[in-house]
Amino acid sequence: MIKILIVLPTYNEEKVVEENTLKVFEFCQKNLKDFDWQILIADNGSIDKTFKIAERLSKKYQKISFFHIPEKGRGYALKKAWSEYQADIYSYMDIDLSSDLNSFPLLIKAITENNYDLAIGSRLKKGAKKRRSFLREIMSRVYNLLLKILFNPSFEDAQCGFKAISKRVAKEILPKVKNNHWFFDTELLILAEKAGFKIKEIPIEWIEKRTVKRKSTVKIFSTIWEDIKGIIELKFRLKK
Ligand SMILES: Nc1nc2c(ncn2[C@@H]2O[C@H](COP(=O)(O)OP(=O)(O)O)[C@@H](O)[C@H]2O)c(=O)[nH]1
Ligand SMILES: [Mg+2]
Repeated sequence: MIKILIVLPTYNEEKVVEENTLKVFEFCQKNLKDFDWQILIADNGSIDKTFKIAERLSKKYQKISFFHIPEKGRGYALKKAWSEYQADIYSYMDIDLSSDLNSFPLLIKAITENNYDLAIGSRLKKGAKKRRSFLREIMSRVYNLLLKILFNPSFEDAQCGFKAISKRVAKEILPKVKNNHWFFDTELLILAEKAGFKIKEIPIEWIEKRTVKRKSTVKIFSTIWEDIKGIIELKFRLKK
């Protein structure tokens, strides 16, 4: 049976971690019957109760695991999860469940049946539906346009928090990815594509989940700065 690791990266998500992890759990029980799946809450940097809740869930459900480490960064959490746990397909989704869960089996199918090595959710490809703030939409479009000009990738949305990769990509490309934060996704995709791996981009439904209860964890200006540095560094690396 094909084993899928579903990583839920978290950073101070005590308000949603339980409810949303259980939503993913129930979804997998219903829709991933043909697979051996495991949910992993990958928590780093949190200073709230997120990992206590995750620990409790992991004790209650055999199919839910968790880790907690102090260093921050979603990329860091994904690297650790995708390199230290055994699986045939590695995936992740943002814990706010902005991406419609119903698209998850499509990511898996792209890899298991259609010979893709990476499958990514997309808010910019034709067919996507989304509810997003104007600022984030503009930022995302400018960012992906810049990538198009500099790297000419096949995909339109590098940064959607909804992705799956094959074991081969995890073994061959993951060790080469340097960024441990938000630029991690872009770096992974561009390095994988340059190495000849095929990427399936799937338009999804995305609803930005920002409520009084839960705010975005993204710090806009430091993230833009990190992205610019990441892009320049990657461009030089690929030239060599
Ligand atoms: N493991 C881990 N996850 C993080 C970190 N920072 C953010 N996240 C997670 O990354 C996902 C996306 O964050 P979110 O605030 O929804 O970003 P936005 O939708 O782009 O505003 C969520 O699941 C966050 O909990 C971090 O330092 N470590
Ligand atoms: Mg979000």
